[in-house]
Amino acid sequence: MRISKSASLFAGVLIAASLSTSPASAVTTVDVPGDVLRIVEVGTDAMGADSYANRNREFVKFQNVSNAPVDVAGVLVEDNWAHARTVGGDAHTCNTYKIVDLPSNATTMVQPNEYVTVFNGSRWGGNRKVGSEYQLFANSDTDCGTFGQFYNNDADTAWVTKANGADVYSSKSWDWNGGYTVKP
Ligand SMILES: [Ca+2]
Ligand SMILES: [Ca+2]
Repeated sequence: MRISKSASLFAGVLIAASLSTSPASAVTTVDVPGDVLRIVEVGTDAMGADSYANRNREFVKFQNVSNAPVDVAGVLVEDNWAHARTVGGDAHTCNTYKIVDLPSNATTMVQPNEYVTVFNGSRWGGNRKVGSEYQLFANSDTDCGTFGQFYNNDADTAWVTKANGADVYSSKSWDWNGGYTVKP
């Protein structure tokens, strides 16, 4: 499911309607970032038994598919549980990661076509940039989900949003069991 896409289409319908029949004030509702940061892959299930040691098999990878740099400061990467809490004004420290900086980058700007991958585990040496991909490590707490793994294997949604949770860049849902990653 592509929330941002459908919301953008809805906004377009509203704009079109207002141009033909309504005052401009009718266009007030949808303020989504649009198709800018797009999820391209989600790691949902570590191969074999899920453990604290293989948390990095859970990840969310997204790409700047726009033609301009995007500031990702404050961008949230969450599962469906954490996303609902954030939107409801009751954010939790589990199952959520907020981007605060980027490795090998003096700013928080992601250039067109570059990727950001948020892994749930940790890495000796911390965050790094490999080629056109920023690799960030959330170091999910063992108390979150199952040993720090929190994307449901069978059915869940990964979200990439602005800091308020409500402005959605991209989401990816799945409702199956039998693979280790999902792609749109
Ligand atoms: Ca999982
Ligand atoms: Ca597993």
